[in-house]
Amino acid sequence: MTAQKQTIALIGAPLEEGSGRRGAAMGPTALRIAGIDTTLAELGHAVVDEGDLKPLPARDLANHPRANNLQTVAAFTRALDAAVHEAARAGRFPLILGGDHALSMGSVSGMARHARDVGKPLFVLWLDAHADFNSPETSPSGNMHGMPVAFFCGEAEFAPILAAGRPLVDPKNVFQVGIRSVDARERVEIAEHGVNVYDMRAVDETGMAHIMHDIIDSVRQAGGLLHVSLDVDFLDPEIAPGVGTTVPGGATFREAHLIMEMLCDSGLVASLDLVELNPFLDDRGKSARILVELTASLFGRRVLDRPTRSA
Ligand code: EXY
Ligand code: MN
Ligand code: MN
Ligand code: MN
Repeated sequence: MTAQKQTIALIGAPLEEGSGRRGAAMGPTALRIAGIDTTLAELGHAVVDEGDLKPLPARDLANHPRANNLQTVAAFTRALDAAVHEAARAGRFPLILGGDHALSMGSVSGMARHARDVGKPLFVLWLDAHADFNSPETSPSGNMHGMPVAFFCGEAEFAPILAAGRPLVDPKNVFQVGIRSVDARERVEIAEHGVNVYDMRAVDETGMAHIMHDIIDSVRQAGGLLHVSLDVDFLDPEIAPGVGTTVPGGATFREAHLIMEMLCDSGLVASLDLVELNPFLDDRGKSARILVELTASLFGRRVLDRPTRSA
């Protein structure tokens, strides 16, 4: 991705109903104010801001006692599935400005359809403190931002949200990094489904570079497309406080940038979610700015040119 200039589609998804609190709907605006468009343009990419999605609630679905705000989350899922699929089909890089993490039900679905169209397997890199593998059945909160991985890994209860033929991701193609808060039932589910989990202990023991080499090798060997989903709470709260679900002991500034730099060198990333930014909880735009800086690293910003590919 370093040399290759792209056309990047910014797709705003001001969803906050998947989380337990207000504020994430301001995420797309904060990312724009922090300069996501000009930063990417300065790196030589073409940027097309598609504005914010504003879908009406999906009234064909019944409210669900254990899936809060299901109609709104489903509406965003459907709208993002369509917008992301269309952007990718047209050769643009879908960059989703969230919005809470429930939106990844839609972005991953759109990319799974695109991957199927082009005959490649889709891989997902999930950068998060949480496994997000609850379902309405298992969730302790009913908040759907804790459910997207279970959705796209095929848990059957979600089937009515997207029409027949819901595109799914093979759980063995899902890599989670930075995990440090997992519910009891999630622990069982991620193991049963065979999700690849590098928790914070693995990061501490193995080092981020080694982990990323392994992930990038897996995607490359399979000839896959990689979707990256970056939850603000992946980062340590000291550097990114603007999120409603902070967990101590997160990724450092350099660990996060190293991931993005190695992904950039790999040339394998096809789409990106920036999620869970809650500007109402942020410290003078600090978290919005770090997301923009990390995105810049993914799209080619680097300290020095490197003579060889490092990934
Ligand atoms: N596991 C908890 C739940 O399901 O309620 C917390 C989920 C937080 C999800 C954040 C977005 O990553
Ligand atoms: Mn998450
Ligand atoms: Mn999280
Ligand atoms: Mn299951």
